[in-house]
Amino acid sequence: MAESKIVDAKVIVACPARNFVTLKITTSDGLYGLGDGTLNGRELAVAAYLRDHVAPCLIGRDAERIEDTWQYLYRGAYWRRGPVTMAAIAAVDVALWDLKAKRAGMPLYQLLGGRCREGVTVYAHANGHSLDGLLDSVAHHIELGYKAIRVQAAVPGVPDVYGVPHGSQPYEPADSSLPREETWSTPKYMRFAPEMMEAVRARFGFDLALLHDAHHRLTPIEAAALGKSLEGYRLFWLEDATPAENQEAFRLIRQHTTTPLAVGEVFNSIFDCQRLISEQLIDYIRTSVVHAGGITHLRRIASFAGLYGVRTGCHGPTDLSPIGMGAALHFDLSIPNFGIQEHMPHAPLTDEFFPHAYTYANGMMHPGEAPGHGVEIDEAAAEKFPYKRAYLPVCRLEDGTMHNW
Ligand code: EZ4
Ligand code: CO
Repeated sequence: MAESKIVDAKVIVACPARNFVTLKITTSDGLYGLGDGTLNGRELAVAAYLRDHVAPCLIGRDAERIEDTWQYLYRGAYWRRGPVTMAAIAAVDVALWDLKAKRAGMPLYQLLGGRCREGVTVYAHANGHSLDGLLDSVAHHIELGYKAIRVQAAVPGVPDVYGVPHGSQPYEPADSSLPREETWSTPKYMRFAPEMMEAVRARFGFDLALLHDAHHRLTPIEAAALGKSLEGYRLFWLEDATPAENQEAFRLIRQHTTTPLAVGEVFNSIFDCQRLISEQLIDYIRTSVVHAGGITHLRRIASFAGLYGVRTGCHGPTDLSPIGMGAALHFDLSIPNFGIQEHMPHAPLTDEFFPHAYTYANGMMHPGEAPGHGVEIDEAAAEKFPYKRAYLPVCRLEDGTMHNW
C-alpha cells in the first residue's frame, strides 16, 4: 500500500444553527478524514488546543497508526485527561478512523469487526411545559416510530427546568451569550417525578421503554429515594442521578433501588468509570465518542464494561455534530454490549452543513454503507456561519445557592 502521511490538519469552527468544531486531516495520498471536537460552551478551547498544540505534531505522521497516535497525544502530552484534551484527541482519532476506512473502501463498522445487530435502537426526547404537553410529545414520538423515549417536564413551581425548552424553540440548552440562570427545587421535583411517570404509563402502557434524566441535581440518598419511588414504572434507566466525581456515591443508590442507572456523558476517561463498572454500580455507561477520546478509547471502555454486564448508552445530543453521531452509530453497530443510543435530531441547517449517510427509520438508526463514517462537511459554506458565543445555563437553588446544572 502507498504511504499515507498527514500533510494537513485543519480546524473548522462554524455555527450552522449551533457551534461545532471539526477537524479535517488530509493525507499525502489525497484522502481526508473528519473528526468532531465540539465541547458545548467551550468550543474555542478545543479549537485552540487542536490548532496550536496538536496540529503541528500531526504533520508528517503515518495516518495508519491510529493507536500509536492516540498514545502519542495522551501520554505524550504529559497533562492527561480533561474534557478539552480528550475532545481534541477524539477529533484526531475519529478523523484517522474515517481515513482508514476510506482507504479500505469500507464503512467504518466493517473495519471495527462488522455488525452485531440489524440497526441501532435509539431513544428520542419528549418534553413539555405541562404534563399534557409532555403526553402530546410522547404521542408524537411514538408516531415517528420511537420505541424508547426520554421524558422530561416542567416541575410545578420551578421556573426553567432542565430538559424543557426555554420559550417556543426546540430544546437546545446552550442558547444565550451569557449563562442563563435556572432555579432548582429538589423537594418539588421529587414529589412531581412519580406523578409524571404515572401519567405516561397510564396513557401509553408498559411496552414503551421509558428513560429520565435527573441531570446531576440530587444527593446520593435523594437519588436512592427517587429510584425507589419510580420502581413501579419500570424505567429503562434513570440518568445522572447524582454527580459522579465520587464514584462510591453510586454504591449508596444501588443499595436502595433496582431502578437501572445510567451515567457518564461528562466523563472523558475510562478512569472516570473504573469503579462504577467494576463494582457493577451502574447498568449503562454513557460516554460519547467525542468527549471520551474517540473510537479508540470508547472501545476500551465498552470492552471493560462488557466484563461486568454493563451496556453502552452513548450520549447523542445536538451538541455533538453529525460527525460525532455518525461515528457513534458505527461504534454502536459493532460492539457486543450495546444498550441504546440517544438521538436528538439536528436542526435542518446543521444536517445540510454536514451531509451524511446515516438514516433513521422505525425507532432505529443505521450508519449507512458509505466508506469511512459517512459524514461530510460543506467546508465552503463555513464562512457563512461564523462562531457565535453561546453558553449552557447555570443553576441555583431557590435561596440563591449555586447548584449543579
Ligand atoms: O445537557 O448535551 O442527556 N443529555 C443531556 C444533554 C446535556 C447537553 C450538555 O451540552 O444531558 O442535554
Ligand atoms: Co443527560
